[in-house]
Amino acid sequence: MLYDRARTYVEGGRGGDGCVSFRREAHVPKGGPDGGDGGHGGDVVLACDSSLRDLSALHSGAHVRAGRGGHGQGARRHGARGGDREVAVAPGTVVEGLSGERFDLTEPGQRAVVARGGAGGHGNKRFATSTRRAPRFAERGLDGESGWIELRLKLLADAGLVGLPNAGKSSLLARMTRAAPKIAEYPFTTVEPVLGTLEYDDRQLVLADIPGLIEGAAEGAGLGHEFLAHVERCRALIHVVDISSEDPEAGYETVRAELAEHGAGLEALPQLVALSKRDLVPDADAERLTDEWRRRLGDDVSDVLAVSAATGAGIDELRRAILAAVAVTAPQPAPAASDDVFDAEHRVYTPAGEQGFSVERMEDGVYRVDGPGIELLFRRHDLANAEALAFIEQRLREIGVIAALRKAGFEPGDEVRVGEDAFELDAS
Ligand SMILES: Nc1nc2c(ncn2[C@@H]2O[C@H](COP(=O)(O)OP(=O)(O)OP(=O)(O)O)[C@@H](O)[C@H]2O)c(=O)[nH]1
Ligand SMILES: [Mg+2]
Repeated sequence: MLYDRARTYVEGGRGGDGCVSFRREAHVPKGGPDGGDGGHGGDVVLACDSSLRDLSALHSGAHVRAGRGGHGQGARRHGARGGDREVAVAPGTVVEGLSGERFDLTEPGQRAVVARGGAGGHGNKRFATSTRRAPRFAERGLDGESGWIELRLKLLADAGLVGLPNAGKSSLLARMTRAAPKIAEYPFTTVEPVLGTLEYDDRQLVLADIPGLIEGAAEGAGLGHEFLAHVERCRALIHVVDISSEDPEAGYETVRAELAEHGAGLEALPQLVALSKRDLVPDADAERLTDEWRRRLGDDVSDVLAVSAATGAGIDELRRAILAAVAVTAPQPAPAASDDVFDAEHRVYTPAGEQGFSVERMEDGVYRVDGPGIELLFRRHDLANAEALAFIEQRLREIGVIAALRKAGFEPGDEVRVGEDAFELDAS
């Protein structure tokens, strides 16, 4: 069974809390603040691992959590950074991140941070000023990012075999590679993609055999649609048409229509037509039909070849034609590229105005302050700690929030709401 989808809950580690501590020395009665910072929480990282074939390791709605940052300690000791949690995924894994960004892991060793750990809180040492020499508060660590991510595997094959059920796709794969797919005289024998490596003159490429397509496949009929995603990354398609079947042309058109219907540009890929089972028609017919198809399809296809998986006729030519079709196509545009770009460029940040805030009068004596920076300030501090509250008040004044509140009609003692918190503000 090929597991090509997974849904996983990822959670970055929580940042460690900052520490409240004062220096103790034998001959110094009242030492200064020396509480260290909390460590940053660890990240959840996906790592592309060539030893994996699919997403089975993640199958059962797994929860993946990175390590928490250590708390700060006295004597300016900072908490340790939380351990990252690495999740190995198969090459070809495509992930939709927590904020809708897309990661494409194709090269072994590529990494993508899917849930960042939270920042550690500052220790009380950081809050010491000339007027506040002994701060008795420190920041709390922040939660890491968390949520469900969707993973999808799109096989990394160079060329894909497509066609109606029973056309002889798997037989060709078995003939041209060492793969041993199931082959039988009934349709829908292949129920999941099978890969094989084609070798020729020191060159290698990966061929994918997918379940047969029928009319309506793109809308979910048969098995094909599910698996069309696996040929999206191919550089060429081999369209297998059973030449001994009743109406090969109609079958060909059905499959072309389904490829176009899938909507990922499959119909625009270079295409080779393999007229299969040529041993079932007289030689003269096979040659005549090949010429006819060539003329009819013209430049729409790279070539038309009559082949037989049973006798081996035309197989060598087909191998060479596949290598040529894949080689003439420029390599696919570099997928979301290597190593470092992931977290930096694919991230969607909250739009400008991080520092911005807005003040709103809810009702008599109740005001609401909104703004990511302000909310962060509250999340980082313990409102039950009078000193922390005083610090918040000071920050609100510096940022201009108190002035804005007053402008909106605020009077000392009124209620102020920020995020989930509500408190009485005495500032004047
Ligand atoms: N005589 C002859 N029979 C063939 C040839 N290729 C395939 N067959 C037969 O055709 C039937 C279908 O072959 P498969 O390779 O399973 O076809 P498929 O396209 O993979 O079929 P699905 O997986 O169902 O989509 C089997 O009975 C094969 O033995 C050939 O070149 N000559
Ligand atoms: Mg098959």
